Amino acid sequence: MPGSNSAAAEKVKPAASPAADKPAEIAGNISYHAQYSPHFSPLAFGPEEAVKKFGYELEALVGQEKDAALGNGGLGRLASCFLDSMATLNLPAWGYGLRYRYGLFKQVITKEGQEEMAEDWLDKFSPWEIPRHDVVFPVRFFGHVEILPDGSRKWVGGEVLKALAYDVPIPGYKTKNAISLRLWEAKATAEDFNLFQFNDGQYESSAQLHARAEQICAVLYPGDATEEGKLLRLKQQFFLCSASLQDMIARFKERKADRVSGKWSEFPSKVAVQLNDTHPTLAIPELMRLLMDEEGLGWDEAWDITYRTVSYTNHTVLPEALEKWSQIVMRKLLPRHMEIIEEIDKRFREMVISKHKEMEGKIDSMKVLDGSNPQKPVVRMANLCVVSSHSVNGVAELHSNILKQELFADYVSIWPNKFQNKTNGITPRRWLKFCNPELSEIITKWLKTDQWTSDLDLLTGLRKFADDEKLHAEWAAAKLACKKRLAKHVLDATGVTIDPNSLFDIQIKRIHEYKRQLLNILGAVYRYKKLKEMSAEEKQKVTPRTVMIGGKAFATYTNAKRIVKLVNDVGAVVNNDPEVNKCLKVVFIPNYNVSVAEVLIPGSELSQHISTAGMEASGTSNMKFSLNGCVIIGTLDGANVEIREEVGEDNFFLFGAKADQVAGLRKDRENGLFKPDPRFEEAKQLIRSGAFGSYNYEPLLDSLEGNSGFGRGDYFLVGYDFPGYIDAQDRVDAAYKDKKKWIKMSILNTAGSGKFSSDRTIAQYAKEIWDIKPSPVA
Ligand code: NBG
Repeated sequence: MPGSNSAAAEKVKPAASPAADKPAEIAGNISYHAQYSPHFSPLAFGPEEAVKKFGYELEALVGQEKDAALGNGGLGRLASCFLDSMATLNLPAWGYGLRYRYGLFKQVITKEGQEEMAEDWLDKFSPWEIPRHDVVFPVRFFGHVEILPDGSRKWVGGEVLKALAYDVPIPGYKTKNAISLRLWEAKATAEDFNLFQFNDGQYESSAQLHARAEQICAVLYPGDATEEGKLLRLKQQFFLCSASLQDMIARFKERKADRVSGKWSEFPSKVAVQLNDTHPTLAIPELMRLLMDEEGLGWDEAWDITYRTVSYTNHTVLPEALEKWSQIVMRKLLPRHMEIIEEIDKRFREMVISKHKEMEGKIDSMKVLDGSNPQKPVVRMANLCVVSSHSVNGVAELHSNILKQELFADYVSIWPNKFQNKTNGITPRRWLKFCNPELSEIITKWLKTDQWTSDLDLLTGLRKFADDEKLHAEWAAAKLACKKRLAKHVLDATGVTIDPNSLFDIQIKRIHEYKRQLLNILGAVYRYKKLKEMSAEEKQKVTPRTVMIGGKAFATYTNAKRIVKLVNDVGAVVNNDPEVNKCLKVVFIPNYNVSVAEVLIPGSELSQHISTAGMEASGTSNMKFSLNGCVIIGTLDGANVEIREEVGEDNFFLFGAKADQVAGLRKDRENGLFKPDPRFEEAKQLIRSGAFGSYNYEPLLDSLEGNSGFGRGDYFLVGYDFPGYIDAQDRVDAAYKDKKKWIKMSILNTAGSGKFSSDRTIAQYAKEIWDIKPSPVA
């Protein structure tokens, strides 16, 4: 799903979507075609039988479908769960994104580590998208601002591309409602094609704008190390915002007839725009521009409308992820928007001085424009969002509190009611019913209803059977079936055979130092070392374990790529070492994506969510694992905190520093007060000894040391948390030996997952931010 997207909820009845009456499940589409076959009546066959008549297996056909390569990690996956819930809750809503031709990348693992290949997900075509040649908007770049005789301003010149809509229908579950994910593709027109130049043999210059249009939607997150890369990302962001807002305004105008008056002041009561992180921040100045320059409204009216329409979700507190754009680049690409941003900033500063004198000293850090480095003045996108939105929310309780108490604390004294929490959620349809049919069947049987698929709190009904031996037997059999499916995937994808009777321990997420895959692999290295030291008899008593790690490292993130290499190197040694490989295997799962997650999560027994406390905004795979009866080992971070509350502390393996200790621990470290645990030293030493190959891991290991040449001083506190982590893993091993206890923990994880349905999250957004109500299709 889109890495940079926004959702717009419309407070009106949705237009009859062309797909509104399509069946809800993937297979439904196939039976739709069957209706047109002269050979049989669609009523007589289910989809499996129907496709069999054509000589196909339904499962094989479904397996042919490629994942939409529209996202990167949790941000996009959350957006896709939200679309499913919005459709299911009959909300009149749209998702907006870009139709990336090659997505992020396909991850291939070679001897060198990770390599990136173009992900050709549109190779054949996507059967789910509907090109809308009737939905096209112009989007301008560069140019200049003209002042018209009446004093109004107009952005002219530059280059103008077309945004063409592709609609992906999102059918709700057990409802006739379907909503759209509208993806934009950039196009140049025939007028931009220079036929004269072309006939003169100047093929490249004849179609320059066409080539630039193609660049916009080529990939998600193009490298931004160069100036060209930065400009391209900014173009992508503006392209998405401009096309989407023009679309919303066009619909608002079209529907005037249904409305009381169609006055602009009613816009915020008809349209709500939720910015999914800062990537679509340009929606703010663009809405202002459209209202003022295209629709003739004055600043105050346009500002009032924009403020009441837009709300912002923050998804990270990592400083490097809080976007800042060069004012120089912004002024060149979007001269009118830069003017508007300057005016927003000026008015904000004036407001603080006139109404909140006590905050005057804080203005420098709160203002939108930062010119403290005159060579590199920047626009702070998160500040622009906070200043211009009527609501700002974090994505888990802990994260929202950090926003209020730290990142946005100064704004809270100005707008005490602007800040909210909306704990993330996941759709139970995809992340239990569809991906884990074995467990779903058991749940439905024991709850005597399948209503849990749309009312996930019903899962608490499993608690009373948590000790029931019959349920235990069924639960264990379902898990084993999922583990076997997982083992087959691992064999197919990596050639490594894993034992379904070992403890399946999984960490799958983007590779990042704060997520601490390094802690995990160091733990595995330590485990390997201990196994090597054990007698054959001692090894008999060990809980056999398969450690699986998967995830993509951003192409230019060197340390993340070193981590991928290390996991692969450790696996190559451990898995081929006959002295230990009955007790331990380490596998790197290549090209982690949604389809892989659908196989891995149901088969997992332990999953690792071990970020440095305070750094993971929420996490959503933690919810998916827990829902599928997997026990978490984790820190008190993001949504882990709430998951632990819901499933019970006995059913969660907790370790590590708390968020409010982290700053102090880093200080201690700087002051030389940190004493590493010998086990941590042993693990690092084994890697340094070359036991896992001759690759130079020094820069990676050095990042864990004190004031090293790399100056990192173990910022992510791997060393501090290592002993607690190893102890927690020992508790896991002991608990797993007691099968009854483990299965009870597993059941109680599923039973406690009701809160994490994205239906709950979306119902809260609808009521507490968007002020919209369900409007079911009759
Ligand atoms: C991510 C966070 C996750 C969170 C998802 C969805 C970004 C910028 N943020 O912790 O890292 O679960 O957003 O909210 O991708």
